[in-house]
Order: sequence, then structure tokens, then C-alpha cells
Amino acid sequence: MAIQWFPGHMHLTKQVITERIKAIDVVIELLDARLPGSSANPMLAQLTASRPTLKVLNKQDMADPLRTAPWLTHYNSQPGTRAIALDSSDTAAAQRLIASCRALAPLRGGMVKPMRVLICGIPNVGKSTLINSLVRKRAAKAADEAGVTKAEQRISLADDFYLYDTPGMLWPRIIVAKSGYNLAASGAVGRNAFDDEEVALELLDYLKGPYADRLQARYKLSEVTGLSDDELLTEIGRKRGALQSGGRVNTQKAAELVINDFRTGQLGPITLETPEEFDLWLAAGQKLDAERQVKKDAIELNRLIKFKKIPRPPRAPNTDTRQDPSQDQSQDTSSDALTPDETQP
Ligand SMILES: Nc1nc2c(ncn2[C@@H]2O[C@H](COP(=O)(O)OP(=O)(O)OP(=O)(O)O)[C@@H](O)[C@H]2O)c(=O)[nH]1
Ligand SMILES: [Mg+2]
Repeated sequence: MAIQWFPGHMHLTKQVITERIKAIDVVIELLDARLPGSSANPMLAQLTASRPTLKVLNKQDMADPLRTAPWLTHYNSQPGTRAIALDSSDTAAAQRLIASCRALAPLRGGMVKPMRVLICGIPNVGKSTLINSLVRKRAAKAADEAGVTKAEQRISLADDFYLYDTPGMLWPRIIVAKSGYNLAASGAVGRNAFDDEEVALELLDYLKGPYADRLQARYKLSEVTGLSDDELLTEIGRKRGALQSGGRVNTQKAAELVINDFRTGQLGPITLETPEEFDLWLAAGQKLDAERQVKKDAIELNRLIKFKKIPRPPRAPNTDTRQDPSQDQSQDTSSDALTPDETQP
């Protein structure tokens, strides 16, 4: 089942950012370098479109450098976008962002026109960690859990330079199913909003392609590619002693173990998507979503007609002068005259 997580505090954050953006000079959007496509929030892109934006592919230390490079090229080739990769706990590297912000808004600075920078992104991506590195002290609470920052917070970097930390935000409908799984694997989705086994199986399904050797090495497996995802998870559970009574593998425990290994970098630097793969997933998700919308519209139209909220649309003029009773019947089976049964999703 597709993963969705948009609790009330994210709805509130959306409203706060909508207001705040009016008094912001530069936006720093943090992406997760392990999932640079899936972690780009389309709703944030809309909310912040009016301001110069710097995309930071954060947690680069955990991502595959061979894949980070093409992602940077991908984002830097988009008009009005500048992207860099970062490990936000690296204070010296983070500090260089200050100069980047000044370059993006050269007219800001000084007490009269202080620089105002909004830091935003998905949950648990490292926003508060970056702020702490920028101000060189623990000014914002940071921890390895989605939803640590609960409300917007203003932090002064200098008298003429303010940073706004915001709570992590996803978006109301994640139409790329694979993005939902990758976001969950990364730790951006609340614990109760996904099934560990489902996420671990999707993760293994991907990893056994480009990162089969890592799985083999970590779990001491003789082969990986010939196994189904279920077999692979079971085998990992067996090797790592995730067993229940009777010696059977506890697949829930095995799934938690795999997800934790990915999150803590035990499998080595990994990136779960390339720009080309993400483009394909996005196109498929958009197509599916458009089909779903057409179906939904037909259901709604049928409901409105049925309950006489709107008149039935006039039929197309009959250009055939012969009287043909079958003509009427065929019109009644058109999409705007679906029976309630036909319109069930
Ligand atoms: N390896 C690595 N870990 C990082 C990096 N940046 C942040 N982290 C870790 O990621 C976890 C989440 O960091 P936070 O700064 O709390 O993330 P956030 O985006 O503020 O999270 P919310 O407030 O919950 O939305 C913490 O355990 C950080 O130590 C990084 O660049 N590399
Ligand atoms: Mg935070």
C-alpha cells in the first residue's frame, strides 16, 4: 500500500511557511543525498518558488558519491537552482553556505536589511543539525527521529543574519509509490505510518540490483540475485539470528534490522535512485494519478447528475436523419452516464 504521512503539524507548517516566505530572502531546502529525487518536496517547491533557493543534498557522507555527482548536475542544470552536497555536521563545510546565501541576496545585510534565511525540507533530513553547525552551538534540538522540531524557530547567526528552522514536512499525496518507500527507509516517515516488512522488502528489491555485493558482504550470503525478496529477507533474518520459537525466522525483526542497517550506514554509502530512474518513476506515478483523477471525476459527475445537483449534459446533436432507437441506448452508456456500480473505484 502506498505510504502517506501528512499529520496536522505539517498542515500547520505549510501555513506558517506560506506566511513566512513573504519576509525571506533565501531558502535552503535540504534534500537527502541518498534519495535526492524522492526527498524533494513538490509542495515546498511551490511555496518557495518566489525566492532564490539553494538545494543542499545533505547526508552526503552516507550517499554513493558516484551517484551524488549526476544528481548535482541534474539540479544545477535546472533554471534558477543551485545545488551542493553536504555533511551538515561538518561545521567548516556548513559555514561556506553563509557566503552562498549572501551571493544569492547581495542587497541584504546590515541591521536595516538583515538577511533572512528559511531552512526547510522533509523530516529528519538534518535541518536543525545544519543550523547548529551554522551558528556553531546547539541552538536547535536535533535527533535521529522524524518530527523533532515541532514549531518554527528563529535563530540569530549574527545581528544582521537570521535563520528560521522549520518542522520537517512531507506532502499530502505522494504519487510515486517508490518515493514513499524510500522516504520511509530513510527515516522521514513516522513509525506508525508504514509497515517495516513492506519497506524492507522494497529496499532489498532495489539493493540487490546495484548493491548486491554490499548485501552479500554484510549478511555473509553466498548469493543474492537468485533469491526472491521474501527469501532474501528470511535468509538475512536467519544469518543475523532474528529467530522466534521453533527456530523460524522472525521477519518483522529481520525487517527492522535491514532498515536500521541502511539508516546507520552499515551497508556502506548508498543512493536509492538515479535521476533517470526517478524520472521514470515520476512519469509512471503521474500517469496513474491522471487515470485515477479521470475515474474520480466521472464518479463525481455521475453523483451530481444522480442527485440532480446539475442537469444531465445535453446530448450531441444527432446528425443521422434516420430514426434509430439503438442510438439513444448507446448514448446512455457513455462515461457521463455511468451507473453507480460502474463507478466503483
Ligand atoms: N551522517 C549524517 N547524519 C546527519 C547529517 N545531518 C544530520 N544528521 C543526523 O540526522 C538526524 C536528524 O537530524 P535533525 O537535524 O534533527 O533533522 P531535522 O531535519 O531537523 O529533523 P525534524 O526536525 O525532525 O524534521 C540526527 O541524528 C543527525 O545527527 C549528515 O549530514 N550526515
Ligand atoms: Mg529539526
